[in-house]
Amino acid sequence: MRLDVVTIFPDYLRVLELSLIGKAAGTGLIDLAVHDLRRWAHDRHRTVDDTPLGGGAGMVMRPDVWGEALDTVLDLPAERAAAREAATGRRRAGTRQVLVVPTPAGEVFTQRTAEDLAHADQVVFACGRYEGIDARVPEHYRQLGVEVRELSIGDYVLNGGEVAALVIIEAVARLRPGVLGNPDSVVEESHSRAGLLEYPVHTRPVSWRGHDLATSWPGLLSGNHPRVARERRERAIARTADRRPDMVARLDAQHLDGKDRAALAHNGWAVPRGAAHPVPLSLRRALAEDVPGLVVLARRTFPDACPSFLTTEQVTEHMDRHLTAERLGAWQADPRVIVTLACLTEDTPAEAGPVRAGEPVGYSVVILEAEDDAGALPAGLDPRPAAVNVPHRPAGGPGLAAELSKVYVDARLRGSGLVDVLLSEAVRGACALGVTTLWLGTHDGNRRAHKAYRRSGFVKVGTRRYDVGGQSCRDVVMTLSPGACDPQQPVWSGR
Ligand code: 6GU
Repeated sequence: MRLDVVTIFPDYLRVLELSLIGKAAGTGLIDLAVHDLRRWAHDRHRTVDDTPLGGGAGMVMRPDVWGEALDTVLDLPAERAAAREAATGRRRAGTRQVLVVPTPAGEVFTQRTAEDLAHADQVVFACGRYEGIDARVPEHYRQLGVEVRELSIGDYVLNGGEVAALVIIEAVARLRPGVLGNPDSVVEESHSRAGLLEYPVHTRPVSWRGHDLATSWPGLLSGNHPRVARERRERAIARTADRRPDMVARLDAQHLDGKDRAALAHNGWAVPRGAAHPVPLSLRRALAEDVPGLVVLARRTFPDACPSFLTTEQVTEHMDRHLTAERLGAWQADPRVIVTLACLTEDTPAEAGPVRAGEPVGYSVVILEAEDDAGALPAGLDPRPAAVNVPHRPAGGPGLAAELSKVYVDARLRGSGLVDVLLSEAVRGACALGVTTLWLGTHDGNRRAHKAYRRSGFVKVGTRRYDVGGQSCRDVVMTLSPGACDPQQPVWSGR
């Protein structure tokens, strides 16, 4: 690969001699030449710039000087001959020449651009200073059939193109075979095609200044390679969600498995079935104005969780009694009840119809077993099954039980990990209110629900009978002691 840099500060490029790139130049992997633009100036002062036509601040680099320089470096025949050649399509076959003009007004240089430029045979950098190069220069070479790329290295302004050229050269050269010692280094890094930032890396000592990886990331030291790979990917997802939401929004849903989706959900992104990309997710306490939407969601999701032996009439009778605006409104208004709702923050096309921004797509209800001033328990709290123990508070004193009464997710969001996030949030909320045991009853045959509860740390402690529209059903009873949770540490923070 041949690299040419044309600049009025050739010394600026000397740093290339020090790096890996310099070594590559030394061994002939890369053929690098730096040219002083003033060589092509004509006057005694070797002038390369003039004042801007139309007025304004600063100086503009002259097209005539640049033209002669670039004709030479691109090895183009005299201007007219070149124009004729371009018109007849007779350009040197088999070699790809690219003219790169670094400018803050260019398209943004990315890893994709670097990968593309790494396939060129020759890249010529035209480094401007001052207010830039006369705009006819890139235009002219484009007309001659030269591939011209005006590239910016980011949204900030530098004094000239030299540093940008250094950046681009380093990014491109390291992709050429033989330049890097270990070719694997280019595979896993940030901005590779996976679309995620690289996971955080660590080395010995395992414990350093109180930062102990054995506690903060035990899986990393497990020696279990599939586990390490999985956890690294989860950390890459968490880091990308935190730092580069724009990259998360561009992830291709088809390349995200169930665990990726769960990790995304825990970091504030949902992937509805059939959606092309993740969408920002919002999780919050329900407000009074959310109640009508919650009733709709509650009545749509309840039948999905019912055993098939129940009739439509029995299910409807149950919903008419328990899933009403009065009941949900009373829960929303009761400080002993935590009603959490999840919604997407953007309109999203999905397999089973679009999800509207702000429409509730999941909810949970936790009811504390606490009496009000009149000695009454909250509405809709089921009798606590005998199998549920209420441990004392860790600091001593009586414990507090709460029923995890509801956790439901819209069918369009199944498989997105939203259930797990709602569960974590319910546990965290219960914990923050001093709950020492969280219990739930769920139909005996609902395997999907049992699995989700087990994933979140619930264990089966017994069974209960539960009436749905006059039909007695057998429920599994499960409990979780939120003792280990840290109420200061949000499981998930909404955006
Ligand atoms: Cl390529 N040149 C200059 N002068 N400033 C920049 C830039 C390039 N990219 C970002 N800022």
